[in-house]
Amino acid sequence: MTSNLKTLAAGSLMLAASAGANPLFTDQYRTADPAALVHDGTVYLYTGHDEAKDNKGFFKMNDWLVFSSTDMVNWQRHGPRLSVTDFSWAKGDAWASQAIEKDGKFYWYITARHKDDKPGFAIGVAVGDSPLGPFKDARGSALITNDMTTDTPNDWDDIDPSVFIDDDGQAYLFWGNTKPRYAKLKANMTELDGPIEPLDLPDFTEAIWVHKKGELYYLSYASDFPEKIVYATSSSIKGPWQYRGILNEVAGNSPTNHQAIIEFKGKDYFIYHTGAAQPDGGEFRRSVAIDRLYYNPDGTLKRVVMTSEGITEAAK
Ligand code: FUB
Repeated sequence: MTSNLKTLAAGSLMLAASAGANPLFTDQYRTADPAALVHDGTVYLYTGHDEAKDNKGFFKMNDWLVFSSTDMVNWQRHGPRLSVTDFSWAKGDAWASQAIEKDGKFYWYITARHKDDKPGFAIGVAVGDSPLGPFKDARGSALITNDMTTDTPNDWDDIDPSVFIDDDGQAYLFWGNTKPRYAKLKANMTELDGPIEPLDLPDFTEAIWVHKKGELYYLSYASDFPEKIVYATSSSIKGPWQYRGILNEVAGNSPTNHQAIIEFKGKDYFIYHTGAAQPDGGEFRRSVAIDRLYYNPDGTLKRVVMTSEGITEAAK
C-alpha cells in the first residue's frame, strides 16, 4: 500500500489519515464487510474488523470500525464505534452491518451471534445522533432472531442486514444467507412493520445491498461460493427483481466479497473486500478495497474492474 500516514490528535481520539491503493487500510486494521453512508459531503465507511491471527480457523470479529472521507482518496480512521458488548443479548461474531440516516438519527444495523436463549445469528440495531455515534442498542433486544425464520436448517441465515429508505419515506430491511428476505420497518426504524417476505434471487449466498439510481432499484448480492457479486433490477422496491448477471468476479484471495455501492459527488463507487493484503491477508484477514462503478445508458451495470491502484482521483 502506498500509504501516507500521519497521526492527528482529535480530543482524546487519535485519528490516522491514509491515502492509497487497494486494499485501503492494511497497517493497523483488517477491515471487512463494508457499508457506506453519504452524509453532508462526507462518506462514512462502516466495516467489520477481522482479528483472526491466521487464515486457518474461522472469523474472529468483535467490533465494527468507522472511517470517513470527503474525497474518496484520503481517509480518516475513527476506530471501533460499536462492539458486540454494546448488545446485552449478543455473545460474539460481529459480522456484516449497515448504517443509515432517518430524521437526523443514525441507525446502525448489525449481525451478531445471539446468546443461548435464542441460539443462532441475529440482527440488531444501534442508534446515535451523528454518523460517528456514540451508538447504543436501540431496542435492548435483537430485531431479527433465528426462530423468526424456520425454513433453513442452518442457524446463520439471519445475517447481513441492508436497509433502504424509499422515496415515500418507507424503510425496508433486507437480509439473509441461503434464503434472501425483506420486511418493512416502522417509522421508528427499530421494529418490523409487517411479515417477513421471501425474495426470488438465483444462486443467492448473502450480502444484499439495495440502492436506487434514477427510477431503477438495484439489488446486488453475493452468489455461490467463492462469491461473485451479481445483481438484479426492478422498477419497485417490492420487486419482481430481474436477474442481470455478474457485477464483480471473485475477489483476490478471499471467498467472500461483500459490497457496498454509493454515488458521491457525481461519481459511482463499488466498495468490497479482498484477502489481497500481504503478507498475511486471506479468508479471515480481509481488507476493504474501492473501485469505480459505471452504468450503461440502459441502466445496466458494467462489470467492476478490480484494481491495485484504487481511487486515485479525488472527488470534488
Ligand atoms: O464477515 C463475516 C461474514 O462473511 C459476513 O457477514 C458475510 O457477508 C461474509 O463477508
